[in-house]
Amino acid sequence: MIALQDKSVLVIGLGASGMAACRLLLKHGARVTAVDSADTATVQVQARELRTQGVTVRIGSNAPIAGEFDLAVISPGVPLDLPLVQDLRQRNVPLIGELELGYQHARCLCVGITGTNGKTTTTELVERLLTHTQRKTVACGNIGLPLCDVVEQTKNLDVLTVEISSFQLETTQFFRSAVAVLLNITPDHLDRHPAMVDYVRAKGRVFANQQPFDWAIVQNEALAQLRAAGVKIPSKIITFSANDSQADIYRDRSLIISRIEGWVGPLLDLEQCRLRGPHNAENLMAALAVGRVLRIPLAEMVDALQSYAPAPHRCELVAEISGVKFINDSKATNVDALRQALLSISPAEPGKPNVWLIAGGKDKGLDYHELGPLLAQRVKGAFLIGEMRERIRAAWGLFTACTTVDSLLEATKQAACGAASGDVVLLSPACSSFDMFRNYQHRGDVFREAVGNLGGGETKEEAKTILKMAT
Ligand code: UMA
Repeated sequence: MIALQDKSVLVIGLGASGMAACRLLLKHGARVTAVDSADTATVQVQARELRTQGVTVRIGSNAPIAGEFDLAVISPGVPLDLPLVQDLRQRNVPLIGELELGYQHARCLCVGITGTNGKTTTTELVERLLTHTQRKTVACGNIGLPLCDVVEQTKNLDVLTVEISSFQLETTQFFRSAVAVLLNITPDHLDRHPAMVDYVRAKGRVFANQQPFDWAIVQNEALAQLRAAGVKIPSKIITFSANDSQADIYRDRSLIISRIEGWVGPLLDLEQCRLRGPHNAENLMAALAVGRVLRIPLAEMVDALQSYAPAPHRCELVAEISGVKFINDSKATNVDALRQALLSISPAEPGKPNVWLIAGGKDKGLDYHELGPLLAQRVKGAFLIGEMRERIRAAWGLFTACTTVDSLLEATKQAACGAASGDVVLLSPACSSFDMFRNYQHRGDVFREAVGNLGGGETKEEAKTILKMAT
């Protein structure tokens, strides 16, 4: 751990993580300099607040910065190949992420949860398991609450439940999860990681620093990917899978079953849970395994998991208008998340597509072609928005009717116009939101509002009339 008193520390990025890092550094007596490439109204407010606390702030530039620094703390969203970062490395300034900084000052063990999809749901499931059984925890990290902001509370906690992104894992040093969960690895963030293998290795860092007595809870398929990438796991392993019955915890129709010694048999009936789909089965499996290694009785876990309702923006039913369901899955920011959403929606008639899909957004270097056959089976038409709309149309045009539109509002109106009773209008963008929205929550809220404007509760014909008047 780096002692901070009187040390000169550079903080890069002034979003939630950077601001939390500044607060922690100031509390520990560091001399703080902070930089941000943006010069927006929000960043200006953050800069003003920091300056009143004695922080030297530079905004509106990503250029290298002069000065002697003992440490640099980088926000997860700031790419590591910036000249600013390269310059610090050349000057041998130690560079860590905000998560690492928080970890070094935390006073309790961590359950670390990563994976391409399902991280937030699983983090919430684990938090729920723990609090339901009178253990003290806080869910933090990529879920939205920076670890640096909960450090003060950690001396009173049993365990921290930390959602961790690949970006955060790239800049850990001593971070250790006593229980580490890896849910799945499918292509994502390939605009930042040079190749898929780099992304796999970044995810594998969740097991770094683990000891032989720690636990790794890992999807069977992800374990194979780690092994192919040469990543070794030093701790005790429990595998799970919704599609591979060789795993320690697996699925047989609606049952989650364990073959772990001393814990053999059915654990949970998915029919009794509010979460749906094979991906959620795996999230539940991971949470059960965490509970198992933390010695929570199964009956208490079942009680907590059955009553968990999916959080907003994850296959959330927003409205049903004249038999048409409107589903907000704005959290789906990659191709696999969209695939899972499509698989979890039942066709109104066997073999017939019933989904009007709204997709598109900011480029993340992903390949959209592979989804074609599933689209042909499930999607009646796609309305494409954002920076990626033309490229997605080129990839999907052969498999479903694609229309490019200028806004989410327009996409929602057009999708609603085409929909008949039994159909589903699904926002599941398979892209990040930052080209048009503040974040995925903002995008989901705009969709909700657009659906609200359709005239919920009216008949289909009335809704169509409203739409025609609005366009
Ligand atoms: N910035 C620079 N230089 C750059 C790029 C950005 O200075 O080259 C500045 C921006 O102008 C901005 C700040 O950095 O002011 C933003 O930093 P950030 O992107 O790290 O965002 P934070 O607000 O600190 O939020 C981060 C996570 N964001 C990302 O990883 C992109 C949040 O995850 C996380 O909740 C939060 O820390 C608290 O831990 C969000 C996310 O989208 C939900 N995560 C990705 C995902 O889930 O797919 C990884």
